[in-house]
Amino acid sequence: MLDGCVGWPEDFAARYRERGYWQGRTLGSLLRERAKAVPDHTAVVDGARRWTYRQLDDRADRLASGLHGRGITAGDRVLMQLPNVAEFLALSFALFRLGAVPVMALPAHRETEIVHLARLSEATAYVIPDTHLGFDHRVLARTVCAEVPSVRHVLVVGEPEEFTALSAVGAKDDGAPVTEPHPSAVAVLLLSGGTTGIPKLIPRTHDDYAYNAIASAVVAGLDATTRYLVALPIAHNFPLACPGVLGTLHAGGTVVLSPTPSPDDAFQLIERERITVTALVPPLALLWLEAAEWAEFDLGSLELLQVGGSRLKTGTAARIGPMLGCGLQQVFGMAEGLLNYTRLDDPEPLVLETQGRPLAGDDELRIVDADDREVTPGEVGELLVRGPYTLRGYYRAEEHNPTAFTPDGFYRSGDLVRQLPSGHLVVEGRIKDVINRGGEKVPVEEVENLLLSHPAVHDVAIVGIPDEALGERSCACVIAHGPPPTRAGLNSHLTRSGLAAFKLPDEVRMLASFPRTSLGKVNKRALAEQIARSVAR
Ligand code: J2J
Repeated sequence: MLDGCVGWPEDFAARYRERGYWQGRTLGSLLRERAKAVPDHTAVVDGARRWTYRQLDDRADRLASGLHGRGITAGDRVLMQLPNVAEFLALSFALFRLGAVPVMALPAHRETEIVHLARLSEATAYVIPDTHLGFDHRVLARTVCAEVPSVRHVLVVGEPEEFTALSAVGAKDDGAPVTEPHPSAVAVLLLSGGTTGIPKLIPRTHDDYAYNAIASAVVAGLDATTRYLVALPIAHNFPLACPGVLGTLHAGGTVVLSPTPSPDDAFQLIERERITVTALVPPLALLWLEAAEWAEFDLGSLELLQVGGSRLKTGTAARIGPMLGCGLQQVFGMAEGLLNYTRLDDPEPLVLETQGRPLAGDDELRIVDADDREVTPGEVGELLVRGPYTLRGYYRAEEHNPTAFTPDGFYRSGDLVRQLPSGHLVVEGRIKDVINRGGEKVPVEEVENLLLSHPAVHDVAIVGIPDEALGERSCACVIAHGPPPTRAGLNSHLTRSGLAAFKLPDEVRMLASFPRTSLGKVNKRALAEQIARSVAR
């Protein structure tokens, strides 16, 4: 395995192979098989561009050998920060075939996140759009090159300026032959939304991620007639592989890329491309429901809407079928691995009120109390998990891993759940210090540390407060040093520090002191309750 990764113990690996979870296939081979079977079927639609399976397959091959010709080799990390464009697919498959490892950054990330990811992964290349939603990624690339010496190539989709156009890579015969990686090798490094502290990287192998996508395609009922709309950012685990893009391509269906998840873009594409399935986070599902009331687009082709990323309210869930005319699948997933889905034939109360049950028969779940003892069945506790597609350690995180995993390899999700006799889980809360803004995860410690560097901040604690649309929003509680800073002042400090906009506090409160635990740590639960009470008043 890639240096800095923790593999599964041999007896587990043997069991997962024997039971057919790991089939010894690479992600690159999934596309190859389909390109042989249905070469002329449309694989991807991006605006006016339509690529058949053969064209996508060829592009991936040419890119792989072009990248290899430029010195990018197996095991190299390539930091990808692309929006929903067809090049994302060609490049991902090129890297999968080359055995180079894409690091899946989101378009919303800025200097703080990108420099951290480039350093942590020692990326040799950084791939960007020229501009996206008004932001010039080439400017950011200059900073990354100056700060992270490992980055030797910047590849640009669009106008490259002093960098290299992605379209020039593999355009002529400048390539080098490529050998496919071993299926047990790391295929991709995903970003964790779920952990305490600075964002971590999650290694996923070809074997485990292929299972993740293929088995998800089965529970979402995908086949060659599927037309999947990528509405969420494509680099996120949910639209990428649950079953998302990889599951759709494996099934021989068509992937349609939406530039944004807004109803303006998405509804038009649903009508034009006869979309059958897509995935959203709860605030977007709510927005689509509202938009569907007045929109004049024909959404009749839509068969299934998957919703996950944060807790979906039962009331919202109940409106999806009647308003959008499609089925609902709740998904409680994590880039770390474990996926729970409500099944297409589950009785309605389970679909509306639970977040689904585990994907694999060999997903081992433990629900434990604060002392790691299993709770009585049906009681709420922290969810721990181990299984054929759940990581055994974060990438290059030797210090953090012993607290994130039990000694026998269970991942501590930080989620509070209860399990019904049917196996379905209900997500009741969490114990990790993360704010879930309707599916967008804010790593609290990272933002607190940046705020502490503001001269007017003596101390700070960020908590979540209930929010109608987002489920919760972030509130920075500040003990000021001298004249109190304003929210605008703090947010411009964070933006100047290069923090992604979705992590900026939604609210700022000035306090004289924080409630503390007997050990002197900030008592976040008491603080959150105090703020929520003052909001309610
Ligand atoms: C409550 N909390 C949820 C849900 C995730 C599919 C769907 C989502 C993600 C994802 C994903 C939740 N109800 N239905 O990767 O493939 C919270 C939990 C979890 C964390 C993981 C997928 N679905 N969550 O959201 O890695 O706290 O993955 O541990 O971004 O989101 O975040 P992330």
